Amino acid sequence: MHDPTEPSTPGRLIKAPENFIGPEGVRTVFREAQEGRRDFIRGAFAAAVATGGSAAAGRAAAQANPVPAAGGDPNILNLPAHTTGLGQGVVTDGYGRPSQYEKNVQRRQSPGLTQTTQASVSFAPLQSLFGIVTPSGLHFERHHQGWWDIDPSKHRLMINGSDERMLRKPMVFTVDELMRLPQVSRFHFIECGANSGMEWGNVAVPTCQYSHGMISCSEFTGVPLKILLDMAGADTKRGRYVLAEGADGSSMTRTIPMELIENGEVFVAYGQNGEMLRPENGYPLRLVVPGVQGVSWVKYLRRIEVGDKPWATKDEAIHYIDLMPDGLHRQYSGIQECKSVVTTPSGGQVLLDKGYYTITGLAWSGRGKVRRVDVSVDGGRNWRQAALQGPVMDKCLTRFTLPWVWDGKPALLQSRATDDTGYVQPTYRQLRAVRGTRSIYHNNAIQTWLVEESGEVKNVQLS
Ligand SMILES: Nc1nc2c(c(=O)[nH]1)N[C@H]1C(S)=C(S)[C@@H](COP(=O)(O)O)O[C@H]1N2
Ligand SMILES: [Mo]
Repeated sequence: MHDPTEPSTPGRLIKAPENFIGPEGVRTVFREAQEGRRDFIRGAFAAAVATGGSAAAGRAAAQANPVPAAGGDPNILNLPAHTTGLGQGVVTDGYGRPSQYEKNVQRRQSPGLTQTTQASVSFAPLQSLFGIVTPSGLHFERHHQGWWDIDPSKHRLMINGSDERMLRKPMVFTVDELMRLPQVSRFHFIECGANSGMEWGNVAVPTCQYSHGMISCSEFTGVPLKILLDMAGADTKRGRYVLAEGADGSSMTRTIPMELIENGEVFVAYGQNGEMLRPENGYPLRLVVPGVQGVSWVKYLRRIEVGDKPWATKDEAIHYIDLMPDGLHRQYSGIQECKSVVTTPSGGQVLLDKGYYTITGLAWSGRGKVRRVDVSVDGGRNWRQAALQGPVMDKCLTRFTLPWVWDGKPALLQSRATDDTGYVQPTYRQLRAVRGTRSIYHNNAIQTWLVEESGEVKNVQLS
């Protein structure tokens, strides 16, 4: 079967459907302001400046956009019903949801992917998010055989060995039993190896939701796998690998090297952002493998086997491998290298007017922490160092910001991340020199957004 993670037309330029960008690709503030209230952003940043932010940024903003006098706006002069009347009682269905005005902030399916009878990838709306945490209801999804809402009282996790030398005492855990064991909570990103895959072929999907939205970041909670292996008497000197297997029909199985597990980093999660995992993200159990591509984060986790060599399963021998220019495939390239993307302004958004903006985006590295992010507004000729919002955590999204005064001329926005190993995110030219042009997975090249004189922002690649 065709893998829907693959672009439908690698190497060919496709055009998004005419009505595709629509208001949903555009952040609310930009859209509102576009519809006649051109001073909306000014008002918004004036408030931001008043409540703090860096002094330099505030000064730049004030110079670029003098605060308009507060005359004549009925929205400040007239008292609305919500100020004079009685509001609603508590939310009665017990579980809250976002404002009705935010209903365009949704997961979406990419126009660049093959449409199959059953959708199997949805992308997170990175352009609409703040900070580093992805709300669980907006976490991207990738299902190889559909998702299930599994009854946790019937779900089991088995720990066994390839033979009795690898592990002394095979065990079967219930979810309740796992939740009694020592627990950790950690923030990590999960990125599908195919994220930005279409850009290899210069498909240039219109928004950062589609170019980079197969990444999300959550606080996950669970029990370190090392604890379970010790309880089952695994011989981690002999057994240098584990196989993780999911309980859905895709037979999702991945080899994980023991060195990632021994240091306590890999854990069996049941929690996500303070509550149980969502069904589409693997409820009731999923493996968290920090820094490693999404496919190894096996959902509906039901079995861990300890062995002494990689299993070469279908999802590591023929999928998630990298076609190199010499025609050979590179396997087991699971760690997500350092990468970043500007999320505002980004493709599909429209800048209202010349003046002050906060350029912001996300950076991450599967090898550790983000050390710095540089931003260019002229296609990489000149760079300025962005500020990193804390906390900066290991194998976690890091938010960066940079103040920018747009002069109304075309601009080419880029971000370039460096991680704490010293690795610098490559340009497309540098990446293609090593990886060729026919790959699908593991594209961590620098993304470019073209801001046109009209204020419209487009996805482009510089050669
Ligand atoms: N059991 C199972 N685990 C799975 C998958 C799957 O289809 N079945 N998809 C994998 C892939 S390719 C990715 S990118 C991530 C996606 O996780 P998410 O749907 O929570 O975003 O889960 C991985 N784990
Ligand atoms: Mo994936």
